[in-house]
This record gives sequence, structure tokens and C-alpha cells, in this order.
Amino acid sequence: MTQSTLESRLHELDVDGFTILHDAIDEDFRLKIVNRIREIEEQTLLPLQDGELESDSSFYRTGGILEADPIFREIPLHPDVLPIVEGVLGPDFLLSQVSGIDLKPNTKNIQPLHPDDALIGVVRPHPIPVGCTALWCITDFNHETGGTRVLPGSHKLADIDVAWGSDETDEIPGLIQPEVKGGGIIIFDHAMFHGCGDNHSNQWRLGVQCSYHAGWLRPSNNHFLSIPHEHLAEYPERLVDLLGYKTYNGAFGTITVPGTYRGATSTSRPPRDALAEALR
Ligand SMILES: O=C(O)CCC(=O)C(=O)O
Repeated sequence: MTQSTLESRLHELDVDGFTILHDAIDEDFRLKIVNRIREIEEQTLLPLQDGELESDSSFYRTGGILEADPIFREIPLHPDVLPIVEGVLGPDFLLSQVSGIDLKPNTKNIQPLHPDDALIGVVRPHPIPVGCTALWCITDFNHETGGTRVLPGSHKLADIDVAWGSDETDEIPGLIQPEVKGGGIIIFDHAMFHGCGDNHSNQWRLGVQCSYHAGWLRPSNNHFLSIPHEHLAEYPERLVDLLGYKTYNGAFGTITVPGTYRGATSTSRPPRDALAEALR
């Protein structure tokens, strides 16, 4: 990527909160990703719980994919994505999570618009970005398939004028659902409001969400590498929590093993309380 292309991508991210790299994924690699994620889904999908119906969920989420197959390790290292993410987050940024999100066909998947950094207790608009997602569009993303809806410029808003958790967000002025063919990548600032739409088509809609965080979002010391695991039994439990073995709000610091679970976007609600706190 040339310096001037990089600068124009960063300008788009600054103004709109997102940029789209079309045809950014090698076609053979894209097909390998589809096949491997679908295999992992088949092999690891958790059984339905007592009373749970397949129709209760609208998507499959596959986590831990870096360990599931070495092919996925190329994803966070995409040579056109890395300089853009560095331009947004600064040097030494960190990988936050990589997972597949496969929307079921003919399903109500609409997801309340949300920022990915709702849990970060920093007043909006943030003075600097704290996170950035590269959403790999593995199959076609558009209105028919439930492509991601984005609200350009919303990373610079304190909030959006819509009832929290409302699925009826299609009327928000300025909301768009960009057409991205399988092989494109949407890169967005975590503060930008976005969410997937209903999949009206007969095909599954597969994306891979690759999220990065600013490098300063971590303690000064790396306790996981500094303190041998086998010594932890001698530490007070509270201290072990403080070292990072307890999650923040159940969402940051989770352990992910390769596997697929069912989810329902239309009933998944971002933590409004956490956001309200941040806005106070
Ligand atoms: O898959 C998409 O279109 C967006 C998913 C998303 O924003 C999320 O799960 O937080």
C-alpha cells in the first residue's frame, strides 16, 4: 500500500469511522476459510441444551480459531490491514479477538447498533481510538444477506438518538449497509455504531471479526509470563484475580478454546449500563 493510499484510508477512518478494502482477500484463502470454519462448526457446535430449539438462535460464533488451524494465523497479519490499524491505534497495538460469525439463512439477525468499546469507561467521544476491528467479509455482505450496517461519523458522537436495545434502527438518518463482496474487509473504529442486519437470503453469511486494541490497554507488567503458573497455587486468590486471572465484566480477558456456539443477535444487548456510566 502506498503512503498516499494509507493516508486516505486513515482520513476515511477519522471522518467516517470506517473504511472498506474491496478484493483484499486472496480467493483461495477465502475459500479455505469458508471450508475450515464450516468444518469446525460441524465438529464443535455445542449440543442444544434442554428445551433449546435450533430456531432460538440466529448465528453461529466460532472462537479460538488461531489454535483451531494454523491457516487462520494469517488473518490478524494482513499486510494492508496492519498499517491502517497502526495508524489508528499507534504502535504496539494488540490483538483482542478473532472469531467467525456465521448468520443463519432466512433469519432475523438484526442487531441493535452498538460500539465495540461500550464497556470501556472512557467518555464519548473518545479523545483517541481505543480499538479497531477488521471485519473480514468471507461471503457477500449486502442488504439481502444481513451485511453489517454502519453509522458513518458516529464514532465522534456522545450517543445516538435511538432507544437502547431497539431493533428498529433502520430509520436512523445516515445509516448505511455497504455492499461488500466476499473477499472485502471493513475496518472500523470500535467507537463507531454498527450491527449486522437480517439475513433474508437462503445462504449463510460468514464474517471473521478480527479486533485489535491500543497497546496501552494493559498492565505495566506481563504477569502471565513473569509468574510461573505453577506458583499461583501459593498466591492469595484475590491477588491471582488482580494478576489478570479474573475477567473484567465477563468480557475482557476471557479464555477462548476452539469451538462454535449458537447466539441470537436480536436478543443480544450491549451493556447499556456500562455505556451510560461512561457517558456520565
Ligand atoms: O457480523 C456483523 O455484521 C457485525 C457483528 C458485530 O458487530 C458483533 O457481533 O459485535
